Amino acid sequence: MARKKIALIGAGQIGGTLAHLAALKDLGDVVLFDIVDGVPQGKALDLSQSGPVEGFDARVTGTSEYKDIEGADVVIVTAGVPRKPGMSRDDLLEINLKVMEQVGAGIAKYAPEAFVICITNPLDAMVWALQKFSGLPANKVVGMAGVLDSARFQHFIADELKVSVEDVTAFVLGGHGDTMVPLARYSTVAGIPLTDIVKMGWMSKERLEQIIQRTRDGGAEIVGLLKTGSAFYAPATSAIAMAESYLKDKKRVLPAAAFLNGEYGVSNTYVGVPIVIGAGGAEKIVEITLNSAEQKAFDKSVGAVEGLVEACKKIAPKL
Ligand code: TXD
Repeated sequence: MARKKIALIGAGQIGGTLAHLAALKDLGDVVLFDIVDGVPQGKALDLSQSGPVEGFDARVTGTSEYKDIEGADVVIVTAGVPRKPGMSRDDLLEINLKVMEQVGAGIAKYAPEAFVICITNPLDAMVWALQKFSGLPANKVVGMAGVLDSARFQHFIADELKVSVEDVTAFVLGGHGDTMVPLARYSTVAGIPLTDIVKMGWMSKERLEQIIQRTRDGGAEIVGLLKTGSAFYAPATSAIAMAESYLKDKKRVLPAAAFLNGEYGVSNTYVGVPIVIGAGGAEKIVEITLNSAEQKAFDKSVGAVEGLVEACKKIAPKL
């Protein structure tokens, strides 16, 4: 059986880490694409030279031509610009929207059968635009944020309670931004909901709320420390988990930005919800019941995403 092909659009911090992880996990051959000539080729050569040490045979190549992504099984998109001092969120939206238009055209032409995972920010609006620009079916285009946000929540809980991360599950809904909704009721330690952990006196309600806030601010905390650029190890590993579930038809239930068409009372919008990822792409949207406080927080988050989508439509009327 021929090896799978994984195309990475954007060979920056996350793109390079994605390539490394995909090769280490033997997911398939990797094509790194970037508009900056030399960077994808240089990273690909460096990674290829790690192959003999690690014992992977995956071919890692770098390119600036879309034709090289032809026939990719998975495409992961990190292309775009991060925010620089003095730039507004709208500036970022406008620039990255143009990038999504180019990337969408490249995918439509050369990898229309691929499962596409978008990572570029502002995530929920960019994955929405990428699906529209590429014209791929909505179940084959998803956004990565929920796995990362949940992993941050899991890490903080495990660290606080001094238990293994393996026994902590976490659940984060909504858009990838300040309005994301970490759900304590559906997050557990060995199956015990965090709300019960508080009742048992293992953690105070105040401490749990601090951890929830730290999860919401998880990206900003790292940007503040790094000063140049944003998180890349955990974002990359999160997207790889999604790609692996698709390639191996694992049918994992993972939170991801998915196209909602009536689910959760939301239409024509991408927002973070639990989905089943298997060989059919986003095979199922899992609709959980929310209590009134959770529903209110979710609605607020959807409202923030819809605001960004409206801004996209103003900039690119054909959307
Ligand atoms: O949870 C999440 N979704 C995120 C999202 C978590 C962390 C970071 N998140 C966002 O991912 C971040 O705000 C950025 O929008 C992306 C990529 O982050 P990364 O840290 O990898 O950014 P880099 O290092 O700046 O890499 C972006 C690359 C860079 O090499 C550019 O030359 C390239 O994108 N680029 C392009 N490639 C192809 N085509 C076009 N048009 C293009 N424009 C820039």
